Amino acid sequence: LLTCCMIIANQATAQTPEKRSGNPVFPGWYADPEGILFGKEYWIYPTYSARYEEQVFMDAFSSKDLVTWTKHPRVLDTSGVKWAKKAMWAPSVIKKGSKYFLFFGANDIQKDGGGGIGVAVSKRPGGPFKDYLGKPLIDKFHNGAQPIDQFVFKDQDGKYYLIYGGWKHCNIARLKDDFTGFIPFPDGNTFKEITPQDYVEGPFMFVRNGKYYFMWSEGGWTGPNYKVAYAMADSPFGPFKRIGTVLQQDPKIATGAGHHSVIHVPGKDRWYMVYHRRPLGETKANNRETCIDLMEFDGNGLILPVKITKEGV
Ligand code: FUB
Repeated sequence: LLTCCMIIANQATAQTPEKRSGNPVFPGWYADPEGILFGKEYWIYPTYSARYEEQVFMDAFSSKDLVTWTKHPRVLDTSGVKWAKKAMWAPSVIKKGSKYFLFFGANDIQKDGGGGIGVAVSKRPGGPFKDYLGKPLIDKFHNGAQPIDQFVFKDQDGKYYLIYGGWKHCNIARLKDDFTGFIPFPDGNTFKEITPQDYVEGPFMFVRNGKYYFMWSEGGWTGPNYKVAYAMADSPFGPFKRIGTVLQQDPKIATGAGHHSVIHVPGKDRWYMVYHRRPLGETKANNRETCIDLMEFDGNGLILPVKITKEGV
């Protein structure tokens, strides 16, 4: 009887999601949120969603319980990055050794030039982050990929990759151990294109049960039909065949749901999608807010459609 009760209790624990703050997770216009756990603390690094000229800093948010979030203002600021003037986008942060590295896009090189993807470093997850290289890590298009929407991925063998790209192309490149540049692949190329069907931007990758899940955003980010789709493969290089949509607008709740990340709660098969969306009735492109909802899998490891909620429970 005791064993039976313990099994039921364990199942209940596995199935009951953590309490959360409700959506949006914190006030203000924040897009492209990257959620990550550092120790026992949840962190979200979003784009400050304003006009390009006003996107001269990045705030971060931390929480010990997914319920109460603390704002860390201006963890990165153009004043500390001499080549970055505006349009600071889509932070991706990773801890390596005792330091935190924040990869970011700046300047929208399509329009302004002189920008691309940069790296900043700090001793703390809440910054301040300072420019690491004194210049962009990637400053031009490769394989048609605009150097934005970077995601830094640590593979199971300890290698680090940068997966990035806007303008409907996505590249993967192996980072040097000190993040000062890239190590070319055995075929001599540095940037390997892994673009799946319908890819637009916002790549993200994670591993579950040995399978590589590659996810991205589709549609135009300014409109209501922005969404997230995914593919699965046995390696970070694919091939990635589009499986289906996992996140999209719910006309009763919000529109333009996309540019996401995924948080895995350690020790459990619990996964959360962290994403941005636009409140109902809101049409201004930059009026995007950060939300979290549960992401679940079926018995074959396929991702079930995420139900977007107001309550976040
Ligand atoms: O927030 C700026 C841009 O909008 C991002 O880089 C894109 O992914 C889109 O969300």
